[in-house]
Amino acid sequence: MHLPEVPIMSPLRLGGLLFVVASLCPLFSDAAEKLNVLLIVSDDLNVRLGCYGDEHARTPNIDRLAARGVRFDRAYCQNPLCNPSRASFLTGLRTDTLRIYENDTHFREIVPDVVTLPQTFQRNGYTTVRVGKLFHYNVPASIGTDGFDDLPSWHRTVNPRGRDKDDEDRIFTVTPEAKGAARFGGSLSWLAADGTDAEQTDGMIADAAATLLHELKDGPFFLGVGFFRPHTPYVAPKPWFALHPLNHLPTPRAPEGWLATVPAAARDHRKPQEDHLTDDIRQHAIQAYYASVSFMDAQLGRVLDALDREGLTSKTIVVFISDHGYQLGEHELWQKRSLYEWSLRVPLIVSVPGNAANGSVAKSPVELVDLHATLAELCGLPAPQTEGTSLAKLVRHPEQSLGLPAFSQIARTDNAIPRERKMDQVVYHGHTIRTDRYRYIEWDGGEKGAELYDELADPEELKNLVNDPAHAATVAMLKQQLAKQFPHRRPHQLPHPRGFVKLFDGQSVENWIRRGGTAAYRVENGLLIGRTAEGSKNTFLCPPRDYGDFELEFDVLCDPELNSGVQIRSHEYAEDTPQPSMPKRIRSAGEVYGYQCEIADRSKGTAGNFWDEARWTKWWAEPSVAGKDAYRDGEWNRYRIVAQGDRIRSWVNGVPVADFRDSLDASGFLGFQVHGIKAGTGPYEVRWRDIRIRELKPGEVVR
Ligand SMILES: [Ca+2]
Repeated sequence: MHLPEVPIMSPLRLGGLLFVVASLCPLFSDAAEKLNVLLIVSDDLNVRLGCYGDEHARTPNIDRLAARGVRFDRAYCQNPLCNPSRASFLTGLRTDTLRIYENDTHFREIVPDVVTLPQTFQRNGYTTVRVGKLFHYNVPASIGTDGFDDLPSWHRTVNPRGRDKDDEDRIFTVTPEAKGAARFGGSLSWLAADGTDAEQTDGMIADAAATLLHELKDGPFFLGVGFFRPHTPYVAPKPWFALHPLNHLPTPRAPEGWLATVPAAARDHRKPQEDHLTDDIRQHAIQAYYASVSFMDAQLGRVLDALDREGLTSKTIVVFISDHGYQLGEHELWQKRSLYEWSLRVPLIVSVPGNAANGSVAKSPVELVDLHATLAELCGLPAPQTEGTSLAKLVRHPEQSLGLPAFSQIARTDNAIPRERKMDQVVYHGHTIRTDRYRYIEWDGGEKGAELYDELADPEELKNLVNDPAHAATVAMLKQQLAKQFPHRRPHQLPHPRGFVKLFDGQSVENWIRRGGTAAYRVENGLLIGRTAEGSKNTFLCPPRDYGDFELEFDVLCDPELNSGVQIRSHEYAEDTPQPSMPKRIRSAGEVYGYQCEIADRSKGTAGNFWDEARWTKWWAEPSVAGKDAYRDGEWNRYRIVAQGDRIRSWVNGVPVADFRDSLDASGFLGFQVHGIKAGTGPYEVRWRDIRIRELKPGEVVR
């Protein structure tokens, strides 16, 4: 056994300490033969399953797998959204490490060299194959494509596309007017389909998996099988709907008055139409969900049958999970993204051939991020450093406890922020800790409220105890554990993945130095605002130190009447000095000079170009053709400036503008300009936000 001792009640989940030293002896087999891995992932599936005690579910195949494996009763995803969750459990890294908070960023953009779970097997002689959705896919839009796959993880991939795609115009949706993802994928939608199971994408996935098991039977293999159901649209052949008569299903509702007991943040991700669902729509949605689950279960059964048929059952570890849970009206919430049990709790079944504990239930809280370390240990493979804990001990001894809580998080994002700035879309985060007894939740580091539930007394999480004096000590303890696990709970506190630091924290510019003039600067609503002063020369607000080679980014919104700019590598005249380009003009002591990246309305065609302020008073570069039009008047504009050696470049709203070389100044201060104005005009304002900088390493290549 090579797991280090974990102190009981140690709250911190630090995989870094649990680096698995290679023990090349599989835990359950003396034979040299390596165990295969069959990882089956269902999409948007909660624990409304027979083996998890749901009396309405018809899931005989998942139940049969549970009977021949260890079922984890308290397994939690780290993020209740497809892409962040899948990126996490398929790497073994947590959301804040991956910085994947939404569905549009690929984890390789942030951690290009990470070794994924399938890659760990690949590196140890396994053939790795995927069929269907393992890494993120937009459903149903990307069905039949590679979606957001990670191709280096697989030797082969198969992307079936069934008649569910062809039948899309027949799907019922509560948002019929919506286009794209909002029509089916993100909205309650369903179809009791004609035709057979085998014609559906998930049916084809089961068939493909059966074929692959035959081809791969000589092993060792790691086969990932990703079903799309029950993700919306809930499409399943008609008999699966008939199996779940409407009047036999639960229709969860939050009790009267409950809404007032929780922070608004707990529910502010919900879709507007979900507040106005009729009882009839609710019933049909829940029926369609159960039908989709039973249909998916049957396809899973066909894969298990194929495993038996090929004689692989005794040589293959089978793991079944979902990427996150799902709400069906509990807390008046649907789908995912909440931090309640229904959204975070997932099925997790680990079936290891010959394990004496098969058929048992593990109660210890565990996390999907544990999967990478677990499968590596079960197969005796060296694993890279992950942030999970191997569950191999619990697989053998399910009655034991890891002594660790489970942590999850979700980001509330602003989709109005453009794609090129996805990483800035997070408005605030929610974080939660689940011990074997309690769930504690904080929104925006507690600024937007908190929740505490006693899961033993109140498993439906309807009694928020966070302000109950009798629970003050519990709250204090869990708060501390949460803060330790997530030291950067507010978006501006989180270190930027590419090493950017916030120059301006949205709170204060206390140590910054005003130079050159008398314009006024203030901080308001997280913005740095400069305001003109009549009679003033150009004024610059300067961070307190010099910068040499760097990458600088900021947003700026400038009144159209005002000219502005940002100085880089700049200096001030120590004494009254003749201006080099025009010696008759005397620049007074304290005036700022040097390269200035221009902020000016579009008609000038100069925004993003560099002006040599108060020195050579010339433009340093000819802006690119596209760059002349990149600035948007009266809107926020995103600037990027890279100064490296003698080369200086700029981008406005992602468009390259200036690129020139000069060696006059290798280093100097930055300055955020409020231009002087003509007498009798103004006042005008310029606003900056999200100012961040990254100093470059020598020789670093910056594209
Ligand atoms: Ca999902």
